[in-house]
Amino acid sequence: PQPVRLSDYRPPTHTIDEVALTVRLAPQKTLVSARLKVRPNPKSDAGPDAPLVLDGEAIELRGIMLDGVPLAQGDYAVTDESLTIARVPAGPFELEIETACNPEANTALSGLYRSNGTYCTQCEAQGFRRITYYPDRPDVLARFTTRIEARRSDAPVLLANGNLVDSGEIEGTEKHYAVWEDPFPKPAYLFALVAGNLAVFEDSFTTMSGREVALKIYVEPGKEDRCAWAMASLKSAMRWDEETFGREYDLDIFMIVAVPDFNMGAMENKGLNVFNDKYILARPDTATDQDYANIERIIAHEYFHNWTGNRITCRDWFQLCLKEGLTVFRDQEFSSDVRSRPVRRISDVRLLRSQQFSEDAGPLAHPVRPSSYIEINNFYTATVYEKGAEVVRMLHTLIGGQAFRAGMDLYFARHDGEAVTMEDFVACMAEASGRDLSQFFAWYEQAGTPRLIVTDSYDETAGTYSLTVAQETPPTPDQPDKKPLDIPFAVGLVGPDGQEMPLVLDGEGAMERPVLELTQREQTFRFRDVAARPVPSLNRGFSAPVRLETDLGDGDWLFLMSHDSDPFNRWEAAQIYAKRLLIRLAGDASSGAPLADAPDFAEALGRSLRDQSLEPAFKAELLGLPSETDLAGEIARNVDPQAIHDARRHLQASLGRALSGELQDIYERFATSGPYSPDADSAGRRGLRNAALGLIAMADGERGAAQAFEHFRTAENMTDTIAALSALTRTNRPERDRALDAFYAAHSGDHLLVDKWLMLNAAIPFPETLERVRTLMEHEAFSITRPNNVRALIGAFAGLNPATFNDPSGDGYRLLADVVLELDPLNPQVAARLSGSFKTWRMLEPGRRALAKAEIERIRACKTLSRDVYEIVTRILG
Ligand code: HT7
Ligand code: ZN
Repeated sequence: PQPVRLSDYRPPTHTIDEVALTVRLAPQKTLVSARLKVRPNPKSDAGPDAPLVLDGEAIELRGIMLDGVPLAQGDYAVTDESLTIARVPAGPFELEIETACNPEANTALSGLYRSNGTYCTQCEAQGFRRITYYPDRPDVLARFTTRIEARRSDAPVLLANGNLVDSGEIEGTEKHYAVWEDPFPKPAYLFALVAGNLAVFEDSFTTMSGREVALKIYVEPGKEDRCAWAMASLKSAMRWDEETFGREYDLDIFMIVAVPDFNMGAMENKGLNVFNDKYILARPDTATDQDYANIERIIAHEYFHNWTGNRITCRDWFQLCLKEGLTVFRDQEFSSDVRSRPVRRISDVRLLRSQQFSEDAGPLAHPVRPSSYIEINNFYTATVYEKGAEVVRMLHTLIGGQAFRAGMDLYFARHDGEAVTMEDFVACMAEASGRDLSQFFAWYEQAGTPRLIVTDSYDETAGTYSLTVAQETPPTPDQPDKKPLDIPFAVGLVGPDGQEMPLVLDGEGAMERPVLELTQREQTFRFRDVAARPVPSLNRGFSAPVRLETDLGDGDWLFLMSHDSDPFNRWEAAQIYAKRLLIRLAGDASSGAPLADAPDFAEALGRSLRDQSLEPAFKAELLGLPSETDLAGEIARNVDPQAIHDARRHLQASLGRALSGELQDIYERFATSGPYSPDADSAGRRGLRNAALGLIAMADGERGAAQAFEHFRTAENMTDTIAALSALTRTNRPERDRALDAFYAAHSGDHLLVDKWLMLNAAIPFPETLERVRTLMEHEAFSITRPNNVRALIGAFAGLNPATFNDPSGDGYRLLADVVLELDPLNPQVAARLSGSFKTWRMLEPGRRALAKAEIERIRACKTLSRDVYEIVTRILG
């Protein structure tokens, strides 16, 4: 397959003003008639005589008419991927295309498919071409009218984008119809249609200008009592976007549909969001606090796309971060406002470190705005989403909140209804702030995680303190040389008494905002009036997505952990301390040396646990050690995943013992009574209690497992049940399987809970899990065509269980390769994502490295690989 390149972008030869679709639904043969109002694009460089080339895939062409005249076979050419009409009028014309597709056979879940009997579409990025022939690219914006016909018994509910303008029976048949009209021009990737037997949960919202919007959440019948949280989250997101960005909803109705089979989390189709039902359905006895938080976040994310993505969309798929990075930033800000800002920041940075830093350090590294791709679905990555959001956050930090809001206002005013580029977005920010952002733009074009090397010096007699910061970005595939970036670097100086010191830059006076701007390969900043040697607090709030190298010692990190006024950096100090300790312990584990305890760290943690000024959710984060994946990324060479796992277990057990008094005290004091509430404070209290239980269970095999089992037995909500189970899965005691069996027996009828059970099984960090996973693949609860099952069992095995996935026998790699090869012909998108789990193979020690490489090569050797998997494995092998 040939790569598509950003530099080859050309405006479309034709634009489409209106699309009238008629979709006659039937499980195996759905007929689609598309009437398109087409005209040559004056902005095209191909001229008005250019042929019309439409995209199409996995559909059967049944007829074409141009201005009412049927085309003969010689007038057009059809391939597996396109329909070309060589001669079309030089002015506007109407094209009518009849096609057929088979929703039931569509296991790729792109285009029109059936999920548990419900007809459903997924068109981003290139699924619309699997419904009809069309210029399936985001810079062709058209107004859509959709007529759906189906047997009433098969699909009593018929939904599409926009407002319902007509509906009724089709006389003489058992069928009915509905007509939906979307007044806003949109690219085809935002088209959606849903039809089936669905129940609805309803509410309404009055917008800031006083318009009434009907809100409807459609779910499988019987699940209506699990929609209240999703609805509350939607209303809270709608209000927040009005208050924070002045953005009002624009249609009379906003619908969400929850389906069980979905390739990703959710999709922002105009007025008709479609969700993976795990991000909608919640009741205290079926969903955890984490589920509740995810639902709130993802509902908000998709809703926010209405302005950042739908009203203003991407010119081409290279600009994906235009909508995704910006919308992730918006959803981060939303949760920070409605929950706890430091806790959301910590969880975002954890995600960035574990997913994006590892991507940026390996063969799949790419810029936030990639410059070429083979399969665009492979670029819905942590780099585009999470690093993309960090880049927007840096802009916000550099130009300040007021200028950022002015830049957003300008962006909405200038580009509403358009398909634009990153340059257009950054130009608005530059104009609103009066700043030159040309150097900053490199963040979009340059891959790799920059390293900041910080050294300091203190001159006691002059009372000055200097920080020297060097920046370098390591080479990444296709980008050997890197330019210096424009980096906002938030800092503070903490005095020996633990108090914040004033920041007075030599030659400039007191700093208005404590943010240094790094623009050169090396820069020195000198502060004056510094009465005593401070400990620097660097990159506060994680103001830039970088790796820091400093010569601070263990004592400095312990000091910051107790005294830093920046809550994020207090957590960060604990992480860095733990990371250094764990890397030493992993070295000892590897060489068979005895593993030491960490009394100083335990003491500092104990102090924080007793600190009344810290919120429980923050304390729970303090107890969470860096992940095994993060540690592997830090070690980076000759990684022994088992040694990392052993080191981490050892430290958890050691902390559990050293802090047993505090942990038991928390466990007892934070026991809840009364009805469950999903609010952030209650969730934080449960989170801290469950984090304490996790360490208790690690500290003492027998008693810990007994306490975790009792926690499981007496749990009154799913949060506590899952916390008990995950504590038990880390033990190798009989209580673990007793609890897992009881859980499955109680919840085998609920697919979302079965997925949790699969995931817990897959995460058991012992070698017998290999066999367990193979056995579960044959279990009645598992189907390889259900993405949630695959992610829960295989994704969790490869992603959350590094010690077992990287078993020295190579069986874990073999298992993953077997699944990728089996899944690829059925669902290439999900297969490609799974194959990405091999991305860190080069970091492994030589034995595992060779075994992993052999399995990746086995995948690549398959002659019938999809474009999706082919691209990932060839890039991974390099
Ligand atoms: N914009 C969406 C991304 C997406 C997607 C969603 C479901 C299935 C396939 C998909 N391909 C791309 C979701 C979002 O980021 O908001
Ligand atoms: Zn998104």
